[in-house]
Amino acid sequence: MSNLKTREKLKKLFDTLDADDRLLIVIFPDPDAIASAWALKRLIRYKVQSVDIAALRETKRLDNLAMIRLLRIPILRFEECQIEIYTKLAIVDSQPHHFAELEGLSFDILIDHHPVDREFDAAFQDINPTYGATATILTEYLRAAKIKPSTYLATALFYGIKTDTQNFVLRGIEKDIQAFRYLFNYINQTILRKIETSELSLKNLSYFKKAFNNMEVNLRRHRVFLFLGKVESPDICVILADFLLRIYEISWSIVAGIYEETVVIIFRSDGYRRDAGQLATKAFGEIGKAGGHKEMARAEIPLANLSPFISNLSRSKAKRIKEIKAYVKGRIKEMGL
Ligand SMILES: [Mn+2]
Repeated sequence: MSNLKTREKLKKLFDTLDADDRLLIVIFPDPDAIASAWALKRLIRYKVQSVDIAALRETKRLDNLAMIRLLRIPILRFEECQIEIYTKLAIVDSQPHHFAELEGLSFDILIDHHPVDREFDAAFQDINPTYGATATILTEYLRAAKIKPSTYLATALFYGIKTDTQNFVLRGIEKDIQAFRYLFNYINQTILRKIETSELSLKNLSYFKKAFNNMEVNLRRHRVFLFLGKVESPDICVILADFLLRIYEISWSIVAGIYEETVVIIFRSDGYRRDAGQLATKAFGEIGKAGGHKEMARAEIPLANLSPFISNLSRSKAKRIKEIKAYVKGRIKEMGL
């Protein structure tokens, strides 16, 4: 329920704005930020002349792209905005000093749930790290303003809270749960499901073909190993490792690929017997970054660190890739997998 404090904050927020203001809301476009910016826009759109939302980075994650497209959220690219035309600046779900391109700009509105280690001079500030999501703060504002969110806005906020709290596994407090429960009445479940399951694009499918042709199954150990060679993005290793673990006979999936100058190895396990994080650290921690927890782990090894183990590091590419694969597989076997 909207308490007095939220209504006071809301009044202060509105007092910050003038009727002829043109406001730009700046975000780093993850679901929580996108939803929060859109809710802020809804909250103040009749109080000012115009409100635009600008993203500091290109949105690449497919679920985020699906969110923007299916919910029709209007977002500009920050680099393409003419800052001079705006009379006020806002930032949500982040803080200005996180981004070099915001240096020298002064912000009027700052709403966030990340911890702060400095003072800001924004006229309106609401920074509260006890919240699991900024979308929760904005949901409270909407309720205090007696604005019923549209289906699309509710779905966006719902998804923002869901991802930032990782379904309340990672973090989440009573307030997030309350907002979540409230929004649930207004969301579109079908669109939400499409957003959540949008993790593949057509260009990923060629890697699936490669996976089916190249995966090495060890049925006795319930393990599948797949080496993809060069990959355009390490995300495909994650997608395939998750996918292969869905197979009934499989308890361990290990998918490796070479991304730029790094070998990326993704581990997924049913978490039943051995700890994937410990295994990754033991196998690759000395020559790269490795870690994780029982069910998921990741190792990243700079190619340069592999030179002591690989004779062909400077010779033909194909041979080099073969040797990298043999090394990775060898280490995994040494771990008893
Ligand atoms: Mn957030």
